Amino acid sequence: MINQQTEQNYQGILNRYGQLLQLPAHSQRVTLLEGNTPLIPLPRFVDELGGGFEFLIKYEGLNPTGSFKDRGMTAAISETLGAGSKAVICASTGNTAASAAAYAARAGLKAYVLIPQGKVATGKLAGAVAYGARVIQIEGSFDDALTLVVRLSQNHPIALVNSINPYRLEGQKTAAFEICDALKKAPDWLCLPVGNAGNITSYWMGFKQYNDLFGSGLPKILGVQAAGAAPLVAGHPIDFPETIATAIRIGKPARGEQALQAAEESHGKIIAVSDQEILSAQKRLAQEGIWVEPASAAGLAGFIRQVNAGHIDPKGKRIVTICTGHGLKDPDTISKNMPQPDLIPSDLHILEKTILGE
Ligand code: AN7
Repeated sequence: MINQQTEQNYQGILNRYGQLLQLPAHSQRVTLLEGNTPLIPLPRFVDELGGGFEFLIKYEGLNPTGSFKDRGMTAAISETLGAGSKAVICASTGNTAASAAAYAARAGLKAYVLIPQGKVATGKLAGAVAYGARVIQIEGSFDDALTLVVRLSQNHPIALVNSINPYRLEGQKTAAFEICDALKKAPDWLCLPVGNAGNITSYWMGFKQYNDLFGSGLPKILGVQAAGAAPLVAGHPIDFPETIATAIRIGKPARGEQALQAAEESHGKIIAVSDQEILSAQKRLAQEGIWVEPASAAGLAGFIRQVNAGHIDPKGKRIVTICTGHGLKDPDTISKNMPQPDLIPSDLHILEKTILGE
């Protein structure tokens, strides 16, 4: 297995794992030192469920643009820069847009991003704008936007960097490698949200590759969709997906077949959880100091649902749950329901009364 590098010489996922990734020789490395994210235990959560198992959050929100997308983007942008592209395009529910914008800026490429009107969280849109992308809203869903960018990239020299692009998956495999390296083997369960289904596909590819090379074992995979946007659970596309977890508000996942295959081959499952379960898992994570955007809490929500239903017995097991994006990406879900903070005069006596009571 690959040894953990020290923080001082860490140079990103392509430097650490490049020899295990199918990237063309013409690739020219573009990195923001993505990856190397922590596995954070949730000890109080484990106690609440009766103890006797290990539960770790892989906090992908700590990547340079605040989501796991940076792993795939360093690979895709490196390839397309080396191939001579001058511009890239993607459809996005927000995180791909921000990541594509950042890595394109880093590479000196123009980025175009298509987003569904009014359905992208503030932190993501602001990121895409800050990194200098040309942002276009469409009167339609993510799925409509994806159809458009696929067609456009076929007719013009603008490289597609959605996860249809195989190099995105290559980069995203590295999260599975990191987990195996940190734990010395694969966990028993891997829980994660599923939207366009690139990430679940990448994890399964990564775990299989590491197992073939190093005998690290294979996890069961629990993929979790939002109930209003759960085509892989329903067994058919959803024309008008709806969920508070806008990142995974996707009705026709591009990698849907591969996601179903990953769940089946791993003896895992793809399930759906309600928005209420997602918000409650988001709160539970925050109670242990980890603030994630709603979609990122879906993995935990799914795990809780499976344990409560008696479908997963965690005893003696090691579970890793992927938190895909940072809470700062979507401050509105919190602030909309937030009570106004108390406002008091700048006075010690009143402060004491406010905090300690009468
Ligand atoms: C936080 O940015 O599809 O199943 O356009 O932002 O690989 O799609 C985002 C997806 C999970 C689902 N968590 O991953 C986009 C986009 C977060 C996300 C997913 C996304 P995939």
